[in-house]
Amino acid sequence: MAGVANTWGYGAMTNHFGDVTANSKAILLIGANSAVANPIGFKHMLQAKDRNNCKLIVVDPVYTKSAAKADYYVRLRPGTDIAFAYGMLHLIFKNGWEDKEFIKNRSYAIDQIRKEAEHWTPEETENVTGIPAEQLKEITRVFATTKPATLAWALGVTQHSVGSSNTRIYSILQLVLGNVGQNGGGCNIIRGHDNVQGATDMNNLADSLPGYYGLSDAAWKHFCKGWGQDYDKFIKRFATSVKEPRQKLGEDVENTKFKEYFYHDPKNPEDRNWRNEKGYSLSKWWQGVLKEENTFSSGNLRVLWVQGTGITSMAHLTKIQEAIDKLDMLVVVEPFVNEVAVLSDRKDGIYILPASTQFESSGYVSATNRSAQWRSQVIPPIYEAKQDQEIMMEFAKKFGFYDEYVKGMMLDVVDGEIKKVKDSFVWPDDATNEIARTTQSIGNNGRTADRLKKHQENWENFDPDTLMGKPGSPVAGEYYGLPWPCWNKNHPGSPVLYDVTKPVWKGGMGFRNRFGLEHNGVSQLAEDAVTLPGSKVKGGYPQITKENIERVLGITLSEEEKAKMGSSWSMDYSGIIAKKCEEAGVSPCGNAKARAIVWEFADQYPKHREPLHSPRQDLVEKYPTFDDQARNFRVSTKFISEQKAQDWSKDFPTIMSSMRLVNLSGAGMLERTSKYLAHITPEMFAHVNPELALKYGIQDGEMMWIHSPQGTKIKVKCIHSHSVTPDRICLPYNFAGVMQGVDISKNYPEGTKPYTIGESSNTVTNYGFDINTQISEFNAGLCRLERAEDQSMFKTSFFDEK
Ligand SMILES: Nc1nc2c(c(=O)[nH]1)N[C@H]1C(S)=C(S)[C@@H](COP(=O)(O)OP(=O)(O)OC[C@H]3O[C@@H](n4cnc5c(=O)[nH]c(N)nc54)[C@H](O)[C@@H]3O)O[C@H]1N2
Ligand SMILES: Nc1nc2c(c(=O)[nH]1)N[C@H]1C(S)=C(S)[C@@H](COP(=O)(O)OP(=O)(O)OC[C@H]3O[C@@H](n4cnc5c(=O)[nH]c(N)nc54)[C@H](O)[C@@H]3O)O[C@H]1N2
Ligand SMILES: [Mo]
Repeated sequence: MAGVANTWGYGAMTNHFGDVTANSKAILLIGANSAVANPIGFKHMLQAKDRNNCKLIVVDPVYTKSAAKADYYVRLRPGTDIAFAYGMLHLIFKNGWEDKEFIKNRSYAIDQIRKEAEHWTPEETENVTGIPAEQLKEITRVFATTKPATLAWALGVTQHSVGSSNTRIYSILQLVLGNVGQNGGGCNIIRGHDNVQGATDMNNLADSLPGYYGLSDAAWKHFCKGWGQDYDKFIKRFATSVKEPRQKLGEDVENTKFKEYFYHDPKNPEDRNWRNEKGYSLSKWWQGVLKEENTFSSGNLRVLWVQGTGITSMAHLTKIQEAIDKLDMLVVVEPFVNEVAVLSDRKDGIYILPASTQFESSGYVSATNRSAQWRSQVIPPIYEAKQDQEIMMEFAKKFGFYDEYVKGMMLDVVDGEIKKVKDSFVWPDDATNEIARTTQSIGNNGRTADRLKKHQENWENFDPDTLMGKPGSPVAGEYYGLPWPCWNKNHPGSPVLYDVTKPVWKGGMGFRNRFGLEHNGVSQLAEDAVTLPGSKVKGGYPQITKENIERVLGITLSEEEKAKMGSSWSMDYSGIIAKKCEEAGVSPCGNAKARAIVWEFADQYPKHREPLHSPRQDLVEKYPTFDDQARNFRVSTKFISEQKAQDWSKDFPTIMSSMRLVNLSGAGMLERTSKYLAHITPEMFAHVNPELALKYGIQDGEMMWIHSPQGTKIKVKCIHSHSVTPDRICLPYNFAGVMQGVDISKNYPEGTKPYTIGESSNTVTNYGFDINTQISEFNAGLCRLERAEDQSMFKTSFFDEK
């Protein structure tokens, strides 16, 4: 079965929008066009300008609607954020603007950053990024000398081959300025869909169990316990080794034609402990299907199950199309006819299961600031639609593991031990409580259904600036939505992460101690100056484990407590560790230093590396990309071999990046099926500077081809625009239904074709993936424009059908 999942970089807001409104004095908005992509969030930034005279600095290759509201607009070349951030750091260190106390007490290895920053003089930064040296000096002064200052970013930062390094260097910038753990400061990652934070926390990802536990056996054991499963039996469901074939499933499976998928290949020595292996990522699942691309697996992917993602929103659509043709079966669980279902001309093996929408279901979502919000059902599912969990449960029944699947919802902790407490479950309340119980790693324990419902019923009793429940109200003392960590039912939630000015049980915490006690002989724990109010332990301390709890907290456990306690704070179903920490005013995850280097990564500290397809061949020599990656998420990924294959800029001289449109979202299916929203942008287009367009003889409103280095092309309308400079174009990614000039909309089942169709920009998205997360290089590829000889645009159905 396809082990496909989303791999968008992890992140969350350290603070929240109300805090920005009330407290921020400067905002550095990078690679985000929130005026379009998050208008409500952007309103908070505009209010900060009104209320605090906050300075808004927008850093974007394109002059966006957000840039139009900025006090300072900085135009950089796509893919050069690391150079830009070091350029700022260079000036910060040179002028002594760094927060020396914060660096000494709460961070590790900033020296390495200081050393790398020496190289990035304003002149070299200008050479690489295109930002005039004088402008760099001005905005650095404004941002570094205004406190508190917040940093916000979105997909212009993450969607690159260096995306994960980008997110690290910007976090380091905030560490150096001491802007972390402060009201009005922090790193505020403006997440995408309304429940992206929740989806990330549940790790709808190929490399981890829920709650960021990873795929180690310790993680499997933790969840088996929380789900009431026998670990030894459970893991036999995975192919483990040649000698130990997978346990046979129930009769039901034996009798289906799919039974072969459930057995590994005993003749293949490559068959490994699959439970510990990352699956295929959403960006590169197609590599698992196409034999020539799938170098590491014992077999190829044969079934794809798609639930809640558009697929045409993924890069390399021609490869995806090829892969769909080769699958045995494609299942699409959707409220609409998701466009993945029409990519292929095949006549069988595609199943569309009607899913209900959010309005027909209930449960909680997590907002970008980690606050949970309870949602009520508006109407019951209409027509044949079923709620997503019903479909999953039907699936579990068919495959013979339904009882195991739902068992976790009927368990609870009684006297420090997990017990079965009832014979049926209430959806979604018991699912919520199961999540709270199992995902201790992010401090979800206090986020129970009862508490979240109470917050929904008390919207009027929360202060929007602080999120605090009003005194005297039923939610007094709690923060709206119990933003995690929320260590237990007595905890109010943590509105601002890493805030050491508050007691832990009033929402404070230090940095987590996740990376050992020392590195290269240097302690990773916070200095004594960082003692949280009410903490029994002075200064830094390690994460709390069964082994160290008596020593660190200075307590003695009873034998009974020892017997019930889990091995560490994140694996302790008994709740005793959290309880003891509460009594001692201590954070279960420790009080440590934030590290500026990551010793497990290819780049221990972030380094500028040119995009794989760079318009600057001279800089490719100086700042080459990574070595090719042999294996990550089960597939190989090209880096240097692609970059060095040729001087791509000769044939493809123009940079291409993505933008969002306010009326369409994601793959666009939801809105292009709405006549009114579709009408606002009736056809696919690209913004091109008139100077560039006219060089190719393309008039405003004419059709043109965009050619990619992969040999693919799309035909779209050219819109002359000064938002882009003549070296680059930008285009939305919300269309589908046309492939390389060919209308494929005949494949829509009758009556399901959206009002507008068009080329997907992902047909020409360039090759390139982040080395850690595998997010695609959506934002710094190259292309070539050509005026279309045949100026006819296929007609959109909007005009055809009226
Ligand atoms: N070129 C380019 N490509 C990009 C990006 C870019 O910037 N440029 N951005 C990337 C990013 S950040 C993202 S998040 C993705 C987004 O792209 P997608 O993940 O494709 O996002 P949506 O189009 O919102 O897809 C959601 C699908 O879920 C369906 N759906 C809605 N509600 C429900 C429900 O309750 N149950 C079920 N089962 N289905 C439901 C919708 O009908 C829709 O088809 O695109 C990525 N692709
Ligand atoms: N209306 C609408 N709203 C949406 C969505 C939608 O599709 N439609 N999608 C939702 C989703 S899933 C997400 S993830 C968010 C995304 O939210 P945003 O990331 O704010 O949306 P984008 O329009 O992709 O903005 C990215 C910006 O990064 C810039 N950029 C490109 N390359 C670089 C670079 O190298 N460096 C820097 N600094 N900037 C660069 C682009 O020019 C662009 O302006 O929006 C969400 N909201
Ligand atoms: Mo997203």
